[in-house]
Amino acid sequence: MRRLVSVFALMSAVALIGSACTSAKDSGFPSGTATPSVATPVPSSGTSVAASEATIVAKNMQFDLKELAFAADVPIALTLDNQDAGIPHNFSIYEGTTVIYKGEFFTGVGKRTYQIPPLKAGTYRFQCDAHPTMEGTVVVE
Ligand SMILES: [Cu+2]
Repeated sequence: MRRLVSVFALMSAVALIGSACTSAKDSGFPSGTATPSVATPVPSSGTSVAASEATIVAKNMQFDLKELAFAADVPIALTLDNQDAGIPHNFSIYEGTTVIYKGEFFTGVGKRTYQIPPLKAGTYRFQCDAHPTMEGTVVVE
């Protein structure tokens, strides 16, 4: 009986210490853990976040993206993944009717990465020059 009591007492003591540790942790950590999670924005999707590189897929005479977002004033690397066997596509950027960038044509299946010079903030249009219905919007911000 005496042994049982002391075991119980020991367990209570451990439980007390444990809860003391836990509450000390709870009161000490919130400011420390909350700050980094608030300070670091988590991008939810690749297409809506301005970036300096992107991949667009051409398949069945269509681009897989209707909108590309790029960061302003930095060089852009755009990879065109042409999955249309035997069909040439390219990627060009226009501001109104002015050609801002014209990518080389190449025949699928294949990939090419275009090095696009920095763009100023604004909204542009992209298209494949062989198939102007393959088009979309470039947002630079
Ligand atoms: Cu095309």
